[in-house]
Formats: sequence, structure tokens, C-alpha cells
Amino acid sequence: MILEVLTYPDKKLYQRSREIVKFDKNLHELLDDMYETMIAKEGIGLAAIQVGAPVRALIINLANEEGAQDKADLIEVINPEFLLKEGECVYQEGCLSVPGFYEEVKRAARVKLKFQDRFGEPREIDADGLLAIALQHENDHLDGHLFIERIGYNKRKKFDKEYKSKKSKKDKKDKTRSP
Ligand code: QAP
Ligand code: CO
Repeated sequence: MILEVLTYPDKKLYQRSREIVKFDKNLHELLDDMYETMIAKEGIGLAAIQVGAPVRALIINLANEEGAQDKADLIEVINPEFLLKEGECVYQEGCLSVPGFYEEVKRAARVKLKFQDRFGEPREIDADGLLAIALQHENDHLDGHLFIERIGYNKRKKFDKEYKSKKSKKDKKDKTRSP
């Protein structure tokens, strides 16, 4: 089932998600719905809180060398904990919860992560490149943070301005649509 994606400035996006203790059918349904939603909205990563579920789960599905987004490459991450973050990199990020806005964010270039899979089995992953960035971006959602909190002061001001003008345009349009 395709779920609604919460968007900025929804307050829920700022809450800390809780640890998952039951690796049951409910969790599997949530993960399956998150995947369907992410693909439908053309995303490469999604955290559970973005579809309103405040639990520590995230999914990432990057494109392969052929540029295809293959479900075989889907990574499901439950209860993640970083064991290592090193180096620095800058990448222009976006987010399904902040549609239409992209800005450069500085993050660690390499990470090591421990987490659980959908069955509760412990796993570890070493990542660099786009996967390392995606893991940090999605993990931020679990702690109630959005990438726009990590951009520079002037870029943040630009965002507030752009977003507000977009929103007032949208409100105007909605007004003319209503009966
Ligand atoms: C997070 O982001 C991420 O504005 C995933 O109109 C960001 O999937 C991981 C999207 C950067 C790695 C690097 C954004 C889709 C999708 C939009 C996304 C939009 C439509 C963002
Ligand atoms: Co995001």
C-alpha cells in the first residue's frame, strides 16, 4: 500500500523514533509499504517516521551501475548504531519530506554501522560514497532531524524564503479551487 509522506514543517518529523523490539508481520508490512511508497515517489531512501511511524527503521535502494533501481539491492535497516564515522564529504541532498529543495550538506565520507534486519538478525555494514550519505541522512530522521538543519545559515534563510513563497502560492491556488 502506498502511504502518505509527511512533509516539512510537520511536527512529527521532529520526534525521536523508538527502538523496534517486535520483528513481526506488522513490521514486515510497514517495510513493504515503505518500499512501495519510496518507489512510487521516486525516492532512494525513506525512514519510517516519514510515513508517520515513529520507529527506528529505514530503507535505502540506490541505483546500480546500469542506473536501474533493483529491489535485489534494497537495504532494510532496523535499530542502527554507528560504530565509526570518518572523513568528510559534501553532497547535494534532497528529501521526500522537503520536496523540490536540494542543498549541499557536509557529512562523514565513510561509516561503519551495526543494525538488525527485518528478522532481528544482527548485521554490520561498511559504506562510503552515496550509501554512506544516505545512511546518515536516513538515520537523522530517526533522531528527528532534517537535512535543512545541517545547511549553512544563509542557505537556510534562502530555504525559508523559497519555501514560504511556494507555500503562499499553493495556498492561493487551493483557495481558487475550493467551492
Ligand atoms: C535521501 O532522498 C538521500 O525533492 C533520500 O521532489 C539524499 O530519496 C540519500 C526526492 C541524498 C542520499 C543522498 C526529493 C524525490 C527524493 C524531491 C530522496 C522530490 C522527489 C529524495
Ligand atoms: Co529525508
